[in-house]
Amino acid sequence: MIAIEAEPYPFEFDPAHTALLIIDMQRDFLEPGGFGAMLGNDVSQLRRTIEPNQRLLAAWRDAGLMVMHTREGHRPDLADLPPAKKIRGRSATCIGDAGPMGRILVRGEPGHDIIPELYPAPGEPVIDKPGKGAFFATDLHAILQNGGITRLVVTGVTTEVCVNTTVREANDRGYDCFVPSDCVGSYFPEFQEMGLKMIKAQGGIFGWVGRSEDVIAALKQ
Ligand code: TIU
Repeated sequence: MIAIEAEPYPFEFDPAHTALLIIDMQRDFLEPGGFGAMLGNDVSQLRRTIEPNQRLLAAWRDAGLMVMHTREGHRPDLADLPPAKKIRGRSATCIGDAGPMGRILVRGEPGHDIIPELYPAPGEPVIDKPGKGAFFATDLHAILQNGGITRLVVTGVTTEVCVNTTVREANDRGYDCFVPSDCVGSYFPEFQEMGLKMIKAQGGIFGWVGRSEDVIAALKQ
């Protein structure tokens, strides 16, 4: 077991039973000219997470540990898109419509794919999820269980939406989750702060919050 500095208290993990789970680092959320930017969001708030994630991913791969990636999106026929999700927001452009990088949040479209800086390596499972949480309607739990994984390092975007939902789902399924604050991002600074506080409050009600450099240093020891 390795222990690293974290809030509310040190996070202990056995690397062989810990997976790095990178949430939704997709072009439509992160790239200027993507769906997120089209909605008026400040993508620089998310893009600051790219370099820390690259460093953590490299260290994780070098150590030969399990890496998984997720993408939020839907079937091209939209049969898995709940009508409520499609019309929410009353936006003129919604999921499935033509966007700046193909059909918005549709599998197989350029905007739906993961940014090149963090592209999955061959053999790293990619979980296509129709919801905000990575466990809903996916085989993530089965893959983690079959791999003997009991702890997760969860990174990606956005802190208060897909990262928080996934950490909560993981917590209810018995996983211990560590969230490196520099590797998760929100379009809204106040949600970044509160999204992390919600995880670590009340004695770590959903998990631990720390820094990626401490994980990397621990792996190199
Ligand atoms: N991945 C993820 O967080 N999906 C979102 O829709 N996030 C928003 O913050 N909207």
